[in-house]
Amino acid sequence: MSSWNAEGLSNEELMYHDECILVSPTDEIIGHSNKAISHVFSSETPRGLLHRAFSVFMFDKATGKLLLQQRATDKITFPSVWTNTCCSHPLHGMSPSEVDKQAQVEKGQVPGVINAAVRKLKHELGIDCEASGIKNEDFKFLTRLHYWAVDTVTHGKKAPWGEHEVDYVLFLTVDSSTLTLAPNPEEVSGVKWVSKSELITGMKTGLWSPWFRLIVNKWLLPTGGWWDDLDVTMTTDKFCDYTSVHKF
Ligand code: DMA
Ligand code: MN
Repeated sequence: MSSWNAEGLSNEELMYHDECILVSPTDEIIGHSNKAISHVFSSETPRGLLHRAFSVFMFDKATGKLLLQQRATDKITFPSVWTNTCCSHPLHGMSPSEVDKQAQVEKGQVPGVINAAVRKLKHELGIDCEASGIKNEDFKFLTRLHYWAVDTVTHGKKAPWGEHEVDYVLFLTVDSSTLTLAPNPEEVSGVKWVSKSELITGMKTGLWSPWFRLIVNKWLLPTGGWWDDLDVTMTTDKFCDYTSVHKF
């Protein structure tokens, strides 16, 4: 099967290729390990290995709509569920670097995570940030959350893996009328722009990723939250919390 990532690797191969950044519960870097080892929930590592991740939420500037993606059925972890625009892991050993030091993060500087977001927007959705006029400084880092979740959503029973992450939340606003989406079928089986009320209705049924549910229920959907006035969220520090790692 063809693959759209730079090195032409399948989803199985990526599980052994991608080196996740392992962290302590306070998000201090303690090492690195591949995606397979990091995500297996075994008797030795019942919650896998805590690692860094990121979640991009891309909104259309004119309408305020959020771009959702449905994960491909080929994804090994959490296939078929609907989730935010793009989720993945900043990786060890990449160029440009995807590793941010804690001291930088606490000042709101996450250039490494943003490099990873740029890489994965291209890989998953075919969005070439440079060609689309999206600059690294357009990404708004809001906060971090620490959560874990077994992959039961689609398997209907306990899968041998799950997520255990410190997830960096990034917002981005774009002009969707000039943006070309070319979803990679190995990664994404559907995309949809939704308003806040459409999302609330949509989430009453169907399969949704656990991290998306946590983020939207705590921060996006509440009245006066991150989605109600995107201008304030994007241009002020009102909702930025760089020093906490919110524990779920
Ligand atoms: C992992 O996403 C990140 C989160 C926030 C769950 P993923 O499994 O889609 O990563 P990848 O695209 O690298 O497989
Ligand atoms: Mn993960």
